Amino acid sequence: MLKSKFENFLAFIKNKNILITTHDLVDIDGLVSCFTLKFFLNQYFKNQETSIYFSELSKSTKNFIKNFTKNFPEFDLSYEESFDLPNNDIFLIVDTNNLNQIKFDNNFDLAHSDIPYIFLDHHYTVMDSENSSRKSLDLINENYSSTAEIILELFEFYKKPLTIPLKTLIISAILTDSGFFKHGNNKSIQNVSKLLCEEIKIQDIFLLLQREMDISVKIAYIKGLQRVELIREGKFLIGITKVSSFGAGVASMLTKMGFDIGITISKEPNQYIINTRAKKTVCIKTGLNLGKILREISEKYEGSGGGHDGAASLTINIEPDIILQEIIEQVKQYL
Ligand SMILES: [Mn+2]
Repeated sequence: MLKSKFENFLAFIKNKNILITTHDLVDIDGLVSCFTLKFFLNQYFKNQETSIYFSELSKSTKNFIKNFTKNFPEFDLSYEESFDLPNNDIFLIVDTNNLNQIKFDNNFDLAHSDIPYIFLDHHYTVMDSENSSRKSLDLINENYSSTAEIILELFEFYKKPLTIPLKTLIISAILTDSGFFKHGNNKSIQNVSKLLCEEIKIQDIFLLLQREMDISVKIAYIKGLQRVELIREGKFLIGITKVSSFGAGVASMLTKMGFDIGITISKEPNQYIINTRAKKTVCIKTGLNLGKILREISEKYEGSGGGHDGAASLTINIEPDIILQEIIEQVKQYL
């Protein structure tokens, strides 16, 4: 990230009451990015009000907090579950660049409010001219395997020290978001290597992140496999299945079972969620970018979607059949 981007960002938020938040069902990268950013800002601006708001944490995040707190009982992981609007001058949104992925308190509509917001994120985003002055402050770069690494860079640029618990948090975020380096790059490995030290053993971090699979997840995976439909396109195999929950995990499981691309459809009370996963080798070989495909389709059908080249999702409130066909057609064009 360019240093001038950091400077503009910090100049803009100076002397403001800051609320930091992230997407709903907060994952480990979202959690870590919020707390490390808060810690950085408290060091950088003394005496400036910063709070964190979360809607709901994912199960694996709750499990991580439980394990982390055992090791670091002194570390303050408290956050707000509601917010008091007049007290907030600016929202800093980490680990997403889509307002639809945030569940605000009391149905608050940030997009149509006067409160400015800035994204710090590593997901694919469409570059358009709309609101370009607001977007110029965003710190978004899809070449990072986690948002936590963007925050790490802030600490490095401004030479702010990282404590052992903060380093532990950042390593955990990099490991989970890069799928233990499977979707990572040289930089993510270098960052972890830099953060490890005498007091932090990599095996201890693996233990922090360990979690027994819930029986409901196991059932979803098995049902997903039982219902899978196979489409062959040349030497590529696409698997499509329906599950009521854990669609992202099931799609990813399909790619481990032998499919090059896994697609799941999940029906929710008022909407459908389509989750897609592709093998990294397929994305590299063919140029396939699921995030781009789903983002474009979501715009056409007024849904919300996006993600990375090998992992993306789409939420819509119309029957998903036509949309599914469109996704398959677009995917096939790369194969
Ligand atoms: Mn992330």
